[in-house]
Amino acid sequence: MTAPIPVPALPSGVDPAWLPPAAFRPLGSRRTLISGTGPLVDTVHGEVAGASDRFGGQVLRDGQEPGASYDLVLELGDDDSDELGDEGFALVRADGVTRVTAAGQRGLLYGLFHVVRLGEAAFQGERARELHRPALALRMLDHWDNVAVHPVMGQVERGYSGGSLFWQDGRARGSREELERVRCYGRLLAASGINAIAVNNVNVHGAEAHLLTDRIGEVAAIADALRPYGIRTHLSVSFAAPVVLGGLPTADPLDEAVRDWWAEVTGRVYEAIPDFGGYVVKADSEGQPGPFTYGRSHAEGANLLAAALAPHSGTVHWRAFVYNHRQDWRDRSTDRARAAYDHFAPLDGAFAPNAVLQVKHGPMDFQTREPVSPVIGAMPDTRLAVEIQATQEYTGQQRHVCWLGPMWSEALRFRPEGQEGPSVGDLVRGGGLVAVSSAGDDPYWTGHPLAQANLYAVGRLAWRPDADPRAALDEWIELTFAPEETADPARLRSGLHAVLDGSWRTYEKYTAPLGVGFMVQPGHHYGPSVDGYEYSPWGTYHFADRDGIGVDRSQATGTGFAGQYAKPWAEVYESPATCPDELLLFFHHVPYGHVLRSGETVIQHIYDTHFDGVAEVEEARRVWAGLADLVEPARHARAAERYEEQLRSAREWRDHINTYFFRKSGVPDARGRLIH
Ligand code: GCW
Repeated sequence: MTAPIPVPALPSGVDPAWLPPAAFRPLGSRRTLISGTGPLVDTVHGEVAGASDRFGGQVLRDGQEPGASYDLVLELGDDDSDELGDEGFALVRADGVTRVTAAGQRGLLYGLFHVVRLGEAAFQGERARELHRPALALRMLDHWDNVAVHPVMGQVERGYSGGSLFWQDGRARGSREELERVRCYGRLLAASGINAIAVNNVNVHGAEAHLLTDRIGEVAAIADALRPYGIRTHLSVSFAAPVVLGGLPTADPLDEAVRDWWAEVTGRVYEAIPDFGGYVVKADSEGQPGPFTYGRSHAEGANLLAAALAPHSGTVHWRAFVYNHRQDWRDRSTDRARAAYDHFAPLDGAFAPNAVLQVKHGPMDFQTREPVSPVIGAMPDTRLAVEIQATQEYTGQQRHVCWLGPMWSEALRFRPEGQEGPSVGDLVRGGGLVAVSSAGDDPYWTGHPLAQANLYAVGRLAWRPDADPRAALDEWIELTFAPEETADPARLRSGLHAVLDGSWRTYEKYTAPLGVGFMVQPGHHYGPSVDGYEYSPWGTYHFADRDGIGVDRSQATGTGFAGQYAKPWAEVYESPATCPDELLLFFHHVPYGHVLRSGETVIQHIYDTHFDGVAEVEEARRVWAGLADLVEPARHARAAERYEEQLRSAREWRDHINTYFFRKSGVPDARGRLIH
């Protein structure tokens, strides 16, 4: 039987984000033929039927009216399956017909959303056959959502968008409206190219551990809601589950009983969720249990779960975020940046084929500016995924505008072996791109309406890691704001670009300088506190004194971290003379008078960027205010309100940082501006 699956209804008051009804007008006012069968084809049918009902078009399913003429054909055909893969599609337009051909159902779904993105352009002129295929097979969002409200971290760890879409006060959200919203979320994500979600926090607390066993039904309900949009569900599990849930005396990965336990439990997971994606594991990290307890390696740990998942074609995502979070700040020989490489690079080649090592893009922890993690270039015989953070823990917590597309793109395009070698995007083909999600039950999904751009870009950059992030931003602007339907499309487009394009660099200017990182308030990580983590056990220091600042990570005189890179980077980062300015203090401890490659001294750079950063926020706030007549009023007001907070906070950052370094160094601002 083939029947359309109706488009989920957006609960009232919830923002349609990048899928407003109007985006479906070009498609919905045409005649469409859908050919093929399967549940996702029914989803595609539902999408076109919904659009056609609204805009007066027509949709027919194959065989209903042979010989009629169509404007759009969406077809499943297996002729080109090698070329198209499961998720790719071909697009061609000839003789007045736009044709999307896919070999797999997901491909057809992505083809449909591509037509939506193209808008009227999909139905004009001729178009030579284009092949669209994702570069990365796994494009995933990790939710750091707790089931029960955590006493410190709340419902969503590092969440700035209200509550969880999946969980509330200890239970799964299960009302019709709540599940409808989960479907809407899946739909938005599919339209951006996402195909997997991990539904719970990698810090697996007591209640959450049970999702694996007696509460798997709750996960299955989420999986059911996401499946029509081609999204597979993954679960974060505790390495200690055999002890905590199974009552075994050990979780040792080499213990037979432990292996049997995982095999059996995993079998039951697949009974509940036949297309379950697999496990995500944070082990031996920030208090989570792991194989070190039993004297086993992380490959042995990961392979335990990989073995349990293999018969079902599941994957274990094993996180490389392993470091000593109880280090002594007095001990200058320990360098947190080294930790992932030191732990994992020696294990290259030891992981099972269905184990993916998930590596944060930088060696520290999602700071505003970090070099690319050296792990990514050092494990050619391991399936790697790169992890980025859409939730803006260290980039303004969705109270500040910080468009992260350029930052992620720089990381994905970085070439660990130099210009001749593969990019990060190439190196993670086996594992994919994973982003910590920024979405919650907030009416705008992401708290700040402009933070939706980041969520959208995750899927688009995972689809094509070498894409220009500006193209993703343009798509998001066109879909979300429909400039053509406003009184002044050009002013709206240029205004949005003005406030978003450079916002990451603006944020960088008024926060921690030159790649040194942190300087945030401990715990919640919002707002400045220069020494907040300086004498803490977390390994995140800047070492500022009266003479200079920065972390010496050179091989010659420092922690040796620079030597974890291959050439040319090991050499580039080794010397302050060749190290890029923006990373200088990540790699070197220099005097305040050190002259940057820009020609400015470090101390003057700190003053200048902090004054400039605030001026740029003032300007962005002014530009945004000037768009009031072109943006939906509630959305405009929400962002306008957040600009007030961003400006207050940027000024606070400026004054903390400038005053701190003036007091430390005694060097006055060459331009005589007010430093308190
Ligand atoms: O950045 C740190 C966060 C933690 C997080 C951890 C991780 C989920 O502050 O909240 O824990 O990273 O990535 O595991």
